[in-house]
Order: sequence, then C-alpha cells, then structure tokens
Amino acid sequence: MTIKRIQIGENLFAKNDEIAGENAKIFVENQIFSINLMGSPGSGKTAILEKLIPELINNGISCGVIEGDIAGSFDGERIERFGIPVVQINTGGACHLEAHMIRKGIENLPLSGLDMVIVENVGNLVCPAEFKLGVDFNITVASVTEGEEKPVKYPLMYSISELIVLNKVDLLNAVEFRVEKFKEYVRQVNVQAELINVSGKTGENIKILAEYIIKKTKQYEKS
Ligand SMILES: Nc1nc2c(ncn2[C@@H]2O[C@H](COP(=O)(O)OP(=O)(O)O)[C@@H](O)[C@H]2O)c(=O)[nH]1
Ligand SMILES: [Mg+2]
Repeated sequence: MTIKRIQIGENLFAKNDEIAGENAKIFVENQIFSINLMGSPGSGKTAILEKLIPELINNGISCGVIEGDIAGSFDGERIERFGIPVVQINTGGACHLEAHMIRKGIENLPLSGLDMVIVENVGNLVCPAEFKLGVDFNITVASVTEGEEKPVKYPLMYSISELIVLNKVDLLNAVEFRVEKFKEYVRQVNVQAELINVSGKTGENIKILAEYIIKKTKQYEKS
C-alpha cells in the first residue's frame, strides 16, 4: 500500500472548532470510533501503535491511521507495514494537528470499511491539547524517561485525556521514576482517567491496552 502525503500550509485557525464539529459528524455517520494519541516526541506513540495494531487486527477491528508530523514520513512508513490505510500529514512547521488537517486525512481514508481511526498527533506536550479535532477519545502517552512530574507541569493534555498510557516501564530500573508518584500527579489534574502501564519495546500489558480500547470501540458502536 502506498502512503498518501499531504502538505499543509494554510492557517485556518479561526474555523478550527467548526471544522472539528464537522469531523465529529463524519465519524458518527460512518460509525467510526476515533482516537487522538498525544505525547512528547519520543514517548513511544508509534512504538505503542506498532504493538497495538496487530492486536486490533486479530480482534477483527479495521483501523486506519492519520500520522501527524512536522516533516517526513518515518511514522507513516512504520505503520504502513501492517497493511492498513495510513495518511501522513506534514504540518509544515505547526507543532500540532488542527481540525482541517484531520479533514484532509479523513478524505483520504476508506471510511466505509473502518471501525476505528487513530490519529498520532505531532509530538508535543502543549499545543496538541489546545486544538479540537473532532475525535472521540484522547490518550496521552507518557514515558518513564520524561520524569514523574510532567502531569502537573503540562496539565492541559493530561486533564483532557480519558486514558493515560505510561510507556517504557522496561526502563524503570534505569531511571528515577516512581510510578505511584506519577499516579498522584495525574490525579491532581485528572481524577478519572484510566491509567495503563506498558512497554512498547517488550509488549508488556499491550494486550490489556488493546482490550481496553476494543471495549471502548464496542461501547461506541452500541451507543
Ligand atoms: N526501552 C524502550 N524504548 C522504547 C519504548 N517505546 C519506544 N521506545 C523507543 O523510544 C524511541 C521513540 O519511540 P517512538 O515510537 O518513535 O516515539 P514517538 O515519537 O512518541 O512516536 C525509539 O527509539 C523507540 O525504540 C519502550 O517501551 N521501551
Ligand atoms: Mg511517532
């Protein structure tokens, strides 16, 4: 499968919320559960997707991916190997995806055959949280190499996330990161988000993450 690459130049900031609303409608019309995967560069968003996608496929979930990066198609190429539809968006400098970019992505995906669309946002702990995209479910990927206090330093992203995935737990012995302390900091900004600890390297708890996401997809389909 070849990757479609889209270069974004135009700034449509003022219309963002309106377009996000239209995106949400498109997802509803097509019965697609949509996910916005956020987190800092290198937290392991793509690594988690690489482990998660086979689990989704094995469970009969057809998934498309919109990859957001400032430049390049590294991540699109990593995901394309799984034989699922991928659109690589290049923001051309913007540190986040905006709703009109998601629209372009949606227009280039075979929506009628999909149960789920996962958006991997541009790696950044600030800006992606400020722009509505029209997706159903926000996930923040944190990693143990970033430091346990990040939820309180970057509260917006953590506060708008329904699920917080703590990645790179295979490195816990190498870094000074207290998982319990991290949870306490998460709870200071978000009392209800689900927390799942994983390793995108060893695959630890990826099945639990997949089960949780599949459960959410099925709940969405019923609603
Ligand atoms: N040890 C370890 N390394 C990881 C893990 N997840 C990702 N990485 C590494 O972290 C780096 C960034 O991962 P990537 O998936 O590109 O992060 P992204 O920028 O958030 O998409 C790569 O070198 C990965 O191999 C993990 O769970 N454990
Ligand atoms: Mg990535």
